Amino acid sequence: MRLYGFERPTRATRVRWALEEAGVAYEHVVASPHDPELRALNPLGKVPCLVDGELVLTESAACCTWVGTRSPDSGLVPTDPHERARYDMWLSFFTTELEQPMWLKAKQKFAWPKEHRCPEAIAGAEWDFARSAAFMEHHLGEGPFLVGERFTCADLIGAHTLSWARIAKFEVSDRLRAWAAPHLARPALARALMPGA
Ligand SMILES: N[C@@H](CCC(=O)N[C@@H](CS)C(=O)NCC(=O)O)C(=O)O
Repeated sequence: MRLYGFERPTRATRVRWALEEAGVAYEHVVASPHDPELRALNPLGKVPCLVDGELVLTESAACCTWVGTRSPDSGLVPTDPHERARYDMWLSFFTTELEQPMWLKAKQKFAWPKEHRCPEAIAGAEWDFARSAAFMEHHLGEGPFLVGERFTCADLIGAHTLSWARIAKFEVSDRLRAWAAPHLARPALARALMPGA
């Protein structure tokens, strides 16, 4: 497989982490948003972009799920239908609820061209993040895993999102930090953060 990412950590880190967890061989291509090779695959110039033979995937949650589906022994994607439903719920929650206020703040601070920014939106984003974080905290169980009895891409994306939240200076409760800490200490993430391919 071939994974396009940027030099800096991005949502492509999620996919690289999943590839490392699954023990799949991959090539890591360091691109930039205007890279013609990346744009030919994803005209938005965004990462991650994952190529597996004829299959070209964008969207970090879909890419992680593909990696786990292709390596069923990894356990990264549950096969039990009830567990799979809860896994899908968490992935949608992380990408459409928890992460969006963070992304909104980033767009208002630096990601969007100045003429499209509306800095007043940042206070609303912080309020919205707090609501979603409270939802997550409410639904945490006793154990370390969101779904079933083993580490899945739901834990991976949840922990990655919370570490991004701390970097973006959102308020993350002690309970959520304690939940994320063992996942963020996994050796596969350390390997995924190493520079180069
Ligand atoms: N929903 C997408 C978001 C992808 C995305 O926005 N990636 C950022 C990096 S984290 C990017 O490529 N930004 C470059 C740009 O917007 O030009 C996903 O989860 O993969």
